[in-house]
Amino acid sequence: MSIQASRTISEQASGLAEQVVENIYRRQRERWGSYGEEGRQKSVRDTVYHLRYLAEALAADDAALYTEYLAWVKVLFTGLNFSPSVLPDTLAEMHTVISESVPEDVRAEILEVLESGRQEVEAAPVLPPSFLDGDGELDQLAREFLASLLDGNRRRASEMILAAVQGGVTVKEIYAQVFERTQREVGRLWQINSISVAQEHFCTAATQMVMSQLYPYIFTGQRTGRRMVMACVGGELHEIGARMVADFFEMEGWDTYFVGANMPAKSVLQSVDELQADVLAISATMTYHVGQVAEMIQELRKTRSKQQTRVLVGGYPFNLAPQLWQKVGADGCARDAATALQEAERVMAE
Ligand code: B12
Repeated sequence: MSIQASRTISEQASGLAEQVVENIYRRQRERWGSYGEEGRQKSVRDTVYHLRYLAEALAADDAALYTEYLAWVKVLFTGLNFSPSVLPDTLAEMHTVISESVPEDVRAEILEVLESGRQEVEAAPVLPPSFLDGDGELDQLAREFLASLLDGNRRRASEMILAAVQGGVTVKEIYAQVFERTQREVGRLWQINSISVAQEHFCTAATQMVMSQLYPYIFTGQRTGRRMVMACVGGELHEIGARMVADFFEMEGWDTYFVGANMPAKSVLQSVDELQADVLAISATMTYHVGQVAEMIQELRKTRSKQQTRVLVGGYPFNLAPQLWQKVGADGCARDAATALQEAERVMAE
């Protein structure tokens, strides 16, 4: 049922979005007309995104994938100085258009998710809290690391991390309590329009550079003989989280084959075969890439059994919707790199 509803929304997304925006422009000509043709096209594009997330939530049978996305849009639009009524008006019009145009057998289900989205938008904050507010020792380091990067000073950023590691802070602590949090904070600052795309790219590239400096500490210790392949699905460009997970496994003696962002399924599965990998770990950050995770697992299962290769999945949408990993056919899932190791132990013992 949810799959049918999801498919209906996906297939009709561009037509529905055009209709939604046409109605809004007609009803509120004075307010919206000033944005011109460019504004109209951007509104259609944004509405297609709202519908894509709605479709993913329906397919996963978990409204959180849609409601969390809308809470995120609210913050983004506030940062861009949009009128606070833009999103609620668009959602109200989506409700009207969907009520009129989708077949009756899937309508109630779709409208229920739409309604929870509307309520979430009302309640959601316009300014999400900082990820770096804590008062632990590593919170201070995280704040200083990010301040150096936002200053454009990657030399200082690198020096403070290397000094911390030489002083006894573990690489795992640096990853989980410094890099992961500073990267989330960078995302928040971009989202509220406080830093530019260039600053976000600089912080990300510099963080990857410092991660590379830590490999003498990562490639140590006893090998276990276990092998894992870590990949992000096609189109997925967020690869730092996946790299962190792979490095945690490497530090525990696994042989890891990290192939990173935007990977064609065929090539990932070829690597799994060639390496006879015990675990295939798949990462997705953008919710609209979850379908590809399911497809990759389906393809893998045509040639390799669970006893040969276990599948772990993770990333933002899996953290939002706790049952999603089972729906895509994975054997396990974890919310971060540390728990990914425990989860691998669990699935290997099954
Ligand atoms: C850096 C970054 C980028 C870079 C990525 C470069 C790179 N080489 O990785 C670039 C510039 C490419 C990018 C692009 C985009 N991004 Co971006 N990006 C980020 C940012 C700031 C940091 C990502 C990161 O490094 N996180 C830190 C890691 C450590 O965390 P993580 O990925 O969650 O990983 C942990 C867990 O999830 C888990 N995990 C992850 N994978 C796996 C796999 C397995 C098997 C397991 C078990 C566990 C696991 O373990 C990891 C380690 O603990 C985030 C902010 C954020 N909150 O993360 C936004 C963010 C993810 N991006 C966002 C957006 C919107 C985009 C774009 C759509 C922007 C645009 N308009 O183009 C595009 C989409 C690109 C695409 N098609 O993939 C939004 C997503 C919002 C949403 N609701 O979906 C975020 C949240 C920013 C924000 N606050 O608005 N982005």
